[in-house]
Amino acid sequence: MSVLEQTASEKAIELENKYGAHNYHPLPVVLSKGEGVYVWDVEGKKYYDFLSAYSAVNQGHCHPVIVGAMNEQAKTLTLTSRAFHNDMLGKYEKFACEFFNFDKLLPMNTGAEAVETALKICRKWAYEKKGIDENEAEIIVCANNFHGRTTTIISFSNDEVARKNFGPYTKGFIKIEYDNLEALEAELKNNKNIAGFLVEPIQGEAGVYVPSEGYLSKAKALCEKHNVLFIADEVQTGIARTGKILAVDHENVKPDILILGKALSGGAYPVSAVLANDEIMEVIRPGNHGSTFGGNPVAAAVAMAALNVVKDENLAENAEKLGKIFRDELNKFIETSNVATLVRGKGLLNAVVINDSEDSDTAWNICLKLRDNGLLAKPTHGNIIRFAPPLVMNEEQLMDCVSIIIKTLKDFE
Ligand code: IF1
Repeated sequence: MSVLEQTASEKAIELENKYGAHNYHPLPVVLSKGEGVYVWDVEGKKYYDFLSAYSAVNQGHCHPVIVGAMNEQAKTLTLTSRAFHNDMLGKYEKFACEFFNFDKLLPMNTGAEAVETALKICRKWAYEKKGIDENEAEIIVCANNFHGRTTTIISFSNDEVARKNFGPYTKGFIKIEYDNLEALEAELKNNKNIAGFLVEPIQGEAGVYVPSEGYLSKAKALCEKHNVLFIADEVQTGIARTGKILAVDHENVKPDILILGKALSGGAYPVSAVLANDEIMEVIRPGNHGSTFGGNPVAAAVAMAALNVVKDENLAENAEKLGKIFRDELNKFIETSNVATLVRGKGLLNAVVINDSEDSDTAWNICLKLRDNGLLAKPTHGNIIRFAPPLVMNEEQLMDCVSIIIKTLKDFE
């Protein structure tokens, strides 16, 4: 097709194909504007966003309070590095520590960086506080985990596409079945070198797997009994996404180490953080860890604004309420559907399982049709479609989306 006949979307996609590494396979839609629960493509078509950039845009696209805070700080002071103090970092650290009830915060930028930071803190605590022999610490992780894309993190992934040919891999991780307390207890009982247990309160990428009621609280109790750190990766499930400020709040579990990212900034800026109490965080001394942008003034301003929006707009309560409506409506449809087999999730982190094999392209084709019908979503693995709109959605918009989803699914009956 000649350049003259190309649409703006085609031109944009061609540029990405020609000049960008092919590390993603995006849905063919080119977005150019976002506002609240809506995004627009370059041809001006409007969509409901039902992915929220993998739960980074919980507060809605371009939230004025967050963008305003970012603009104000960006005109004032963007970055000092940690070679010097600045007037925003301490304020943010205090704000966030009080918000999540921890003694200290270590600021980073991406979720993977925060996960790596938590692993380093856990290992150093194991050697200096628990007394495990140096270089012998083991951290328990769950099968089908997703914690990011660094070499260490993919070392304990079982997603071959994410790990193959990136070896040699980092040692010191033991994989157990998710939602299996016996497997966790067996490891804890038989191995004195266990330093920590890293877990997603809901496994997002695996397909929104909600563990059994009580799993998180019993796992935390087992970790306490064996002097092992319970490390909650709330990068995707945190910041009100599942109907509580944190997914662990559903079971009143206080992690030893809390990992945050994504919606900590409302999707406006890369902001992540690791929170812990003094007896753990004090193992980190000057020179042990850091990052050029970690805790920069813009990140500090954005994160405080993003967290204030969560509280001021009651986003956790809204996610709880609308999530129940979403699952009830989809369950009514599923009763008589042969294309959708089940819906699962908590708050506004949900997924629908499509009645086809994992390697079928049915879920992908459904997402293409959803796009044509004005709603953007994407399959996680194979036959599972994740549905995660911004938490600022109202009931009328949600019901409009439910009718779009059901109408689209019916086309595949
Ligand atoms: C991709 C998945 C979701 C995460 C949890 C840490 C991170 C993530 C629980 C790392 C990031 C993103 C990464 C993005 C797609 C998306 C994703 F599909 F990859 F698995 F959400 F489920 N912990 N998840 O979900 O945070 O370094 O990306 O800031 O890499 O394709 P990050």
